[in-house]
Amino acid sequence: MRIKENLLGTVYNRIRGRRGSLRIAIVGSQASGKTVFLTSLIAHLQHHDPQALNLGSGVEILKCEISKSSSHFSPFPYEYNRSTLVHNNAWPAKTSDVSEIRLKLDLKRGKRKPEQLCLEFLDFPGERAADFLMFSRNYSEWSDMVLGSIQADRCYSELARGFNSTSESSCDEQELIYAYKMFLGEALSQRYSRIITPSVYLIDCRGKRPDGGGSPESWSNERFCGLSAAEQFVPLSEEERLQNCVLVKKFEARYRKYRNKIVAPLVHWLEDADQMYILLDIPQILMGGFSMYNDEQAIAERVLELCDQDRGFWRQLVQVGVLGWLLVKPSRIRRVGVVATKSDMVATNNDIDNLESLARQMTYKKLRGISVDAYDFFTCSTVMSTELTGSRIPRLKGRLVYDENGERVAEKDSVPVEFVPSRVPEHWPKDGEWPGFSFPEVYPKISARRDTPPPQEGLERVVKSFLGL
Ligand SMILES: Nc1nc2c(ncn2[C@@H]2O[C@H](COP(=O)(O)OP(=O)(O)OP(=O)(O)O)[C@@H](O)[C@H]2O)c(=O)[nH]1
Ligand SMILES: [Mg+2]
Repeated sequence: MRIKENLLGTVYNRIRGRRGSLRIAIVGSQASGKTVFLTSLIAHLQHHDPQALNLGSGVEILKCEISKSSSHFSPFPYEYNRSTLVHNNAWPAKTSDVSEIRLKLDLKRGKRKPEQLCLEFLDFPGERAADFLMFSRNYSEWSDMVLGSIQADRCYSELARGFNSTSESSCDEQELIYAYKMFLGEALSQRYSRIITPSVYLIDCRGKRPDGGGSPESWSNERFCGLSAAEQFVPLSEEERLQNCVLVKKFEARYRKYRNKIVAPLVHWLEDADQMYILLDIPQILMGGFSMYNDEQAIAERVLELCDQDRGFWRQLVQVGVLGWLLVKPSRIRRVGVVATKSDMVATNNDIDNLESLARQMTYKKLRGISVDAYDFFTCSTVMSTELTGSRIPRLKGRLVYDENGERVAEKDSVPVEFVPSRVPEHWPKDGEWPGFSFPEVYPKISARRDTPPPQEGLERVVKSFLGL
């Protein structure tokens, strides 16, 4: 049913045509900066000041209105996010639901008559990115990929010991589900949440997250790895699948239902985009170490797989026939950008260049292999929240979220202090121990004037890229 709805939507979009309309997918894992990026971008488009967002000589956004979206996703809470930044001087809350926004722009380029443009964006909880591998893969393929990622990582193999030994010795459904959830809980407690799929374990269909004070045991009792308590599934190896045919059939059916409900609507929207920008929080990955690097790299690759249209296409062809094929075929993601976000967390221009270079090293192999017209790399800070001080030792000044003991400081009590962030290496660490990095989190710095967009750095290059300026 869902596939039919999506197909009808796709066909309708194609018939309607998207002349003057651009769908831009902003993707990234949790806390990569998607919501802040969109909020700052919309504020800049709504109150365009060429001094604050220079789109080139003679280019100006004369008008930008939020228009009603036709999709079944809820509207992106722009006003709420913006007022959280402006009035509370705090970052927007973590995203718990998929939302969409449509903007109507009057764009003036030099002396030409202003042109009308419609832009569509989507925001989603970054945790869902770990499920992208389900799209266009069946239960067995998903199982092999999840188990492969666990085996390939020293830290995850250690955390998954209990699950591995349970699946070798037992074919009891409840025991297997409990053991897999214990692994997910261990990964969560060590802050390795990017490996967690099905992602409803982390953020359920109602947007609820695991209790922060809980433990892997308590989460295993409360959280589900499936749509409900009765619809959970776990990955099984090929050998285990051969031995547990009855269980595999159950897991397959639950997996398909999960994929259709949680993954397909989001991925269909993204696949149908004209351009895609992948946000990478490089400072966070540097602080996270090998496992976080592996997960982020795998997520970026899966996102880029969405640009290879043909995957879902053949299945669609069977469903819609040749006429449908003619209607469904034309669109594809033509331009991809990889954006290293939060560049205000590093102190020198050389560090900013290295952010871009690390984003490039993570993704260029996959990018070279996909069929897009153009790809590019960017760095940006969409809400500049630090300032540079000190000359001999580059230092930043900002309002820290955590004090030197790691205790959270309330926003109202945080005063600007100077600190020295780590330098960004030219290459990702490869051998031996992953070095320690420190890029302290800061509160946002933003004017209380509603018509003043947040100070930004590097956003104009991204905007120029998607507007083709
Ligand atoms: N210094 C700085 N921090 C930023 C910037 N953008 C985002 N952040 C930080 O990153 C955090 C996450 O940003 P979000 O935009 O909420 O990330 P997201 O990708 O929407 O995350 P999910 O909703 O979990 O998927 C924020 O709460 C800030 O702490 C920036 O431009 N500069
Ligand atoms: Mg968000």
